[in-house]
Amino acid sequence: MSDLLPALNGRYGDHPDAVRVGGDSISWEGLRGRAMAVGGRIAGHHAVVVEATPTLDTVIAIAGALAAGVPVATVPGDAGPLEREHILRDSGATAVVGSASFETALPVVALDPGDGGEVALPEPAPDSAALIVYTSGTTGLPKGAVLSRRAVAADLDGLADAWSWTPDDHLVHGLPLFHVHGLVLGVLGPLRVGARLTHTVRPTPELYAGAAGTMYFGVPTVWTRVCADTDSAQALRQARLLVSGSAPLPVPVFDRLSELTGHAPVERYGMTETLITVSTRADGERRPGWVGLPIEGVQSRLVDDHGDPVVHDGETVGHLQIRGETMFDGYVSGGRADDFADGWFVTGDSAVVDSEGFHRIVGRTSVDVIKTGGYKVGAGEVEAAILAVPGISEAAVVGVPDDEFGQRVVAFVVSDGVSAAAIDEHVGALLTTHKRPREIRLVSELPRNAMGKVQKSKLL
Ligand code: MCA
Ligand code: AMP
Repeated sequence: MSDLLPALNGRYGDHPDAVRVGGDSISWEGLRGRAMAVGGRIAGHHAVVVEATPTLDTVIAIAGALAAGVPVATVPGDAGPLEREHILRDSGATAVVGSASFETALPVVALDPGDGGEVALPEPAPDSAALIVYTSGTTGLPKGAVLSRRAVAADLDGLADAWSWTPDDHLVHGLPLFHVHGLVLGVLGPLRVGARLTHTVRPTPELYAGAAGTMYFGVPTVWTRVCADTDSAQALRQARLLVSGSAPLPVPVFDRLSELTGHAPVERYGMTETLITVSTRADGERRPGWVGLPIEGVQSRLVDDHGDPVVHDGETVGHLQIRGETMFDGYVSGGRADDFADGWFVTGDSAVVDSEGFHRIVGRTSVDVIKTGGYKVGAGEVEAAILAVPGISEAAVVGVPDDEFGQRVVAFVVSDGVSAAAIDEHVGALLTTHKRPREIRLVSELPRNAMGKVQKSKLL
């Protein structure tokens, strides 16, 4: 484990509360002891699942799987049954580590606060799978992206370089621990760099202000909320670096945040499959609306519909493709080839690049991928849940522009007498919270083209 997370090997000294989640904290040595002990109990499993609630136990369970070299898939604490059962099955997990709020036929390997001491485990191979992180596609259930130890290490090293991230830093955030942003950057990052971590459980402006960190991570919705709370925003003046990612940071939020905190935020872009690949730098230009340059070990290219290069003039839009050391190994269920063109990963994002190589993300190619509060939601997954409600004949789900969430999930439904409230209740019982439509609009029919295909652009 020390190759991937050197802080756990004593390389950077120690702190009594090197890792804090809410009211609980642990030293790096303590975390190492707990992780090695649980790792010893799960060694040899094919894969494990952790219910990634925002707790110190989640950090211990994931560190344990990494110590054992067993791939770990994360399930949201508020996962709907469809998503949870899918992840349990699809990941090939043979055990759950830590406590589980759900019924499962798999063995549950409990954490033990009495664990510690020295359990020796061999260092897993750098190319072995570390994490299986689920991300939504346009249709169907989420896909489990397999991320190797090598990809995680390369990404964190590239980001440490871009952000001048050092052991003197103290990272603060309150992002979910089941996605790349909160988990890979937000937990494994500090353990690789040797920086302290405070996880605030929820990413509220007050909790950020009270944590006195040097670095803060947030999705744009978090920064929008910080800007609406002047006192909390001003408390962030003592920080070194504010970082935004997972969705576009609106320029007015960038400007207001700069004004209130004295820090122009660093913006970075990435995907679950590629990890974080493009970023502005702590020691470079931070331009509102732009996400900067590829990090070390990553290359990008911009192509047109025919795969031909698009000019880097800062205006011409092309399809963004990525390659490099941070790339995932494929989806756990198989399949990867379709996502690549001549070895380049097809991101599905449209971008422009200027003559200095600075990138601006201008949108997504598919209307069926919605980004709400930084979460990716596939329209098809929500539509399937709505269509499972008896009495519903048609459903179309879209992302409607929203000042706080970037996009908000809205469902247009043709219903045979079922009320919007009844649909919401059914769907709420099936789906993970952030995938639930915030609005259900009953309509008599959906706009369709001559081929009978729903014209979602007419619903926006
Ligand atoms: C939410 N609620 C709802 C609905 N939606 N209730 C009924 N119907 C709905 N449709 C409930 C919530 O459960 C919550 O209840 C309450 O309403 C408030 O929810 P909300 O307004 O959504 O606010 P929030 O819970 O504070 O969430 C905002 C958030 C959250 C904190 C910004 O969206 C978030 O954590 N986003 C981060 C996502 C992320 O990390 N993405 C990274 C993916 P209650 O109060 O009872 O709980 S990785 C990625 O994108 C790549 C790799 C990258 O570049 O990073
Ligand atoms: P996910 O699948 O959850 O990893 O989400 C990846 C997607 O988030 C990317 O394909 C982009 O559409 C979006 N994204 C991430 N960071 C940014 C950013 N800084 N600006 C714009 N979009 C972003």
